[in-house]
Amino acid sequence: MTVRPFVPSVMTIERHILTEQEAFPDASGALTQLLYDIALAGKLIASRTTRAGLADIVGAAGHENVQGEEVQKLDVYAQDVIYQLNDHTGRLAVMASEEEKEIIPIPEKYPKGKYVLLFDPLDGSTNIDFNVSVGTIFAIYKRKTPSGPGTLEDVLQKGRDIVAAGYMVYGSSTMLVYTAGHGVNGFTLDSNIGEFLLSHPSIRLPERPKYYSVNQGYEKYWTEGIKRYTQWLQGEEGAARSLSLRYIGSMVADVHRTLLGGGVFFYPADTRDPKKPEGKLRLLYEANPMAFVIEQAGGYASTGRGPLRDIVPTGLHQRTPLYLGNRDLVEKAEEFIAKYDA
Ligand code: AFP
Repeated sequence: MTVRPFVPSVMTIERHILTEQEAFPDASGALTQLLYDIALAGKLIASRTTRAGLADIVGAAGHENVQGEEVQKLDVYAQDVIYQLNDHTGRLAVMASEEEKEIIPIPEKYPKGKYVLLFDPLDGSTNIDFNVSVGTIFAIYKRKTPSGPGTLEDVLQKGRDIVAAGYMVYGSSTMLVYTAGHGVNGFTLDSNIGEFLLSHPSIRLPERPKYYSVNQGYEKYWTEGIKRYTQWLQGEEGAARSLSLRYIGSMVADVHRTLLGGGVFFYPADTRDPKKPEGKLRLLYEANPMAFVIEQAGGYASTGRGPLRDIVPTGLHQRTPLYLGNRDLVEKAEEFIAKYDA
């Protein structure tokens, strides 16, 4: 009898992660399982983000839904889902989230593992009310302390030491994009079967970039170097051509477009808020994981003064200026900043 494959060319995320693991015969499978759990979290969060707005209607009386459960804010829901899927598995030593002030310990009753999970559960959440894409960002590191409960030392690691990172973008479809250090792959959620399927294998930034992406509304708070760099992107300051401007205000969506369409996304240091002289983006939960993805796709990420992933973090919620995308565009930012903002 001839056995025909019933789904000839479908690569699920599970199969893909497992195939990657096969290259490492000594791997325990913990990282593979951890990535599965993150994908599952993405499916659960996606199912809620697509119902954003409906929850309010269903839960209008006393903020309860039909089951009588309290309606949670989406970012709180996303935080809880990721935490609850990962607190008991024995794969993690500790977690940290953009939503939590301190590190998130693994409860005493559960075993501790060798990995550390950092995440931004719902990035761009101020966009939810406007039906604009939001996302989840994650980074996985190996713990530094030998055993026992993970500590701050395990969390404050350089972007250079990330083992795997990626994001889920909840947009016109839900996608999961990740890298474990061997290129970047993108999966689209087929909601009919509830599976992430490989839709964007081995993503590389296009050589001819299309877009620049920045909140130009803050231009008056920028330094001379950043202003001139932006003019260069617009085809002035001796540039050979101009790029189109796109800015969503959800980092995941802006970086996703940069990854697929080519270009540069930046959130520079500015003088708008004296409490945030380094800009708005968080090094650990936003900048480092996205930098790893972009660099694995052939791009480059910088603080404007050097490689972003070399920063040694000093605080859990530290912010950083960020420029990422096609290498030549990011290096040009460094050039302008070095020349005008010495
Ligand atoms: P929210 O999660 O508060 O919406 O912030 C999103 C974000 O951290 C990042 O996703 C965007 O790139 C950036 O802020 C947008 O900030 P501006 O509104 O200052 O441009």
